[in-house]
Amino acid sequence: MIATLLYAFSLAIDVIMAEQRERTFIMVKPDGVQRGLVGTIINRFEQKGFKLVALKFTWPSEELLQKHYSDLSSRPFFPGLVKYMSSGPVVPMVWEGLNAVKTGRQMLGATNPADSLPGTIRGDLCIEVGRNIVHGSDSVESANKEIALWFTEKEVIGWTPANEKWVYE
Ligand code: DAT
Ligand code: MG
Repeated sequence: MIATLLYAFSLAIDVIMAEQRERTFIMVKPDGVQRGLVGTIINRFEQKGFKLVALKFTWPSEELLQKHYSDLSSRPFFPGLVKYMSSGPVVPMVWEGLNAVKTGRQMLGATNPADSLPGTIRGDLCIEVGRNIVHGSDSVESANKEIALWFTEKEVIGWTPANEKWVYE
């Protein structure tokens, strides 16, 4: 009886831990880097309580961006999007935490900064859809795809922040 209860309890803990390990792919775009907003954007995610598990500074190729935005390849703005995104260095990152994908999107705001609420990153820091400073995955599935595209497995680091028990109850 006690063993069964302990087992059920450990399963429940596993589920909670798995939820806390959801990962999203966030990237400061070239305009965010050029405008000196890398620290500000990282700060938003740090202050929220999400855990940084991967980060790099890289100048991406058009080929990589065509893969990253492959879902949008038939859209009229696609060539301009790839050109802008490959025009300078970017800061791809992986952030981990409970509901990281959905909450990350909410923190970014709407795709078009004109529709982004004040308090969101895009709502506070940019104006036009073609210069919206930051990317965030739109689902867990695309997050996994994007993380695998931009990072090797070794570059994503599992670690336990000292404040973890003060972020989650
Ligand atoms: P999001 O970046 O919010 O996920 P998305 O995936 O629909 O939005 O589009 C990717 C990027 O393409 C977006 O951040 C900016 C650009 N974009 C989207 N719609 C656009 C449009 N109508 N005109 C110009 N650029 C656009
Ligand atoms: Mg998108």
